[in-house]
Amino acid sequence: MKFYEKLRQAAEKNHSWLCIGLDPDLAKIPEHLGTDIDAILRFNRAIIEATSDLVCAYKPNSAFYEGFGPDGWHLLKATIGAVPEHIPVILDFKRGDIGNTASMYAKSAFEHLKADAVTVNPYMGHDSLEPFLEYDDKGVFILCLTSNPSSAQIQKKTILLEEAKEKTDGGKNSSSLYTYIASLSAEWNTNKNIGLVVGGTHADELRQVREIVGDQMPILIPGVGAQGGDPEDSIIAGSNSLGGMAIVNVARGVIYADSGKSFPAASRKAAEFVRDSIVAAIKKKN
Ligand code: OMP
Repeated sequence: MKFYEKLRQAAEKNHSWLCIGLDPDLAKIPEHLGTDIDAILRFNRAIIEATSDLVCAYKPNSAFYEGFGPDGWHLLKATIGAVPEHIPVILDFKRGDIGNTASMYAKSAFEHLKADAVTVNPYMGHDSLEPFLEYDDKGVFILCLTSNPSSAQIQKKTILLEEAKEKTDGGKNSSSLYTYIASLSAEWNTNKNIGLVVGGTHADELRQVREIVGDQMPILIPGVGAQGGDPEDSIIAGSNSLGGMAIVNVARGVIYADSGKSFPAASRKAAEFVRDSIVAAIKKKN
């Protein structure tokens, strides 16, 4: 099944556009689970079991696994394997490199780790993304406007459009870098497997990006909760005309809801709260 369809079906089944970020930190997980790397797998499994009927996707960020060395890689694979088959896994690794190197990253993510989608960095241009895009049943989320405070330093800069005047920003000959990336991504989307990443800390820009890419393309929205973005504003700005295809990611705000033995129930409650506020915002928008 193609990624867009898998995502749409999971969202429909669970009435949810919430994605839980599986970014485990040994220093923050409940003590009773232990202090070794296996404690992380117990933690991830408990979070997944408690929330898998409330999400449209999970997003493990590879940094939180790579930090453990080779064992972390096994942990990442086991975590992806613990997600029920019908729920897409977006592997967040923000890769981007020359073609033959990118091919190996794509092989690692899609064939070895069995992720359904990845995050990638567009800085090196189309040929650095092609090896990912060629897996036409997999999703490829391109960084467009990130949630971090310094994102504007580069991504909001105005660029001159020499050859693409009429394509971007209503025929103007300059554009913000992030709107240019959104326009290019729409052009590159011949396999219908591209998504964009736009931080929930930029609601106005999120609305602008949705206008550029139209209804079909999913937008992954991190930066909600711990980083200050609001899930309701994000969904209103980022969803399509049917109120869908905007994936609100929350990691710390859900997975560390409690540090005691009842942490799975607490995470479930936190996930339910975000899921319900997203549903309410979609109703308000429509
Ligand atoms: P919390 O702030 O704990 O919800 O985690 C946010 C997650 O989303 C982390 O894994 C970040 O690396 C990731 N992220 C951002 O926070 N901002 C972005 O602009 C892009 C991402 C991402 O690609 O997911």
